[in-house]
Amino acid sequence: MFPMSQLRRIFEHPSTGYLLKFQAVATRRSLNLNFPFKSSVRKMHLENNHKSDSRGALIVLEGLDRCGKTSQSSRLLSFLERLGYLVESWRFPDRNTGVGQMISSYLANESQLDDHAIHLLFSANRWEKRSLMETRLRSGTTLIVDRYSYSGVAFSSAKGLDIEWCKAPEMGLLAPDLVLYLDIPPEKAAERGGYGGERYEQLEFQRKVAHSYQLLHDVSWKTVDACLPIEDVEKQLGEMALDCVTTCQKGKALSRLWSS
Ligand code: NYM
Ligand code: MG
Repeated sequence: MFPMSQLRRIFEHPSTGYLLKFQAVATRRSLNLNFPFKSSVRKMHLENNHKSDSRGALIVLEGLDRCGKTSQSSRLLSFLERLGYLVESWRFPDRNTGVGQMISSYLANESQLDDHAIHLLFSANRWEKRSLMETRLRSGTTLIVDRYSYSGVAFSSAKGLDIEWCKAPEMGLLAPDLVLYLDIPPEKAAERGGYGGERYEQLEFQRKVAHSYQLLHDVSWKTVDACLPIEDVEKQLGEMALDCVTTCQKGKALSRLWSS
């Protein structure tokens, strides 16, 4: 077989022009390095890259209270599961953690907290789940998340807190691949079987939240008319989500929220 040191000398020699090409072909033949082999190596490399970026999608549903997020989340979960995807349903606040229980008692008006403090708790509740979310996504599971950082910013800034201040603790969390905003006039939402009696569930406040949400739209947002019949909303969300899941499956890097 052709010694590697001699091979390298030939390839690196400055006078190697036509000779180099000749030698390259001859060497490839003697080493049995023909083109199909070379191209299959390249293909394998691409496929490996491709595989490492392949992941589940982070899909967030947002909207006012009573916009239908929770029922649409479960319909979306079933739709993607029926197509054979790995999917999990998540929600924020996650009331099962210690932080989540403090949030839950605040929402139930059982405890009082400074507006800034509760904002940070909502954010901490997402941070305590961040690494698990990433693990799930990288393992190929799509997450359908009922509320995320946009709720955090929309609800707190509706109270009068500075919007940039509200965004700051969310910076660096995983950025959703798709935000499905279920758009409903606050008056229509209020008509829907009444609010549950938690803090924030008042028409006047929800109007302010709706306004705050409008300031948060970015390229990942898709707005759906939540006043349409439930099946129509379901169909639209399904199509949008499927498109996103397919893109992430093909390979898409994870990115961070609101990082410049
Ligand atoms: N909420 C939710 C916030 O104020 N900040 C947040 O970060 C999140 C995730 O909690 N009215 C508010 C919005 C809702 C309330 O959520 C409880 P849900 O989805 O109604 O259980
Ligand atoms: Mg609610």
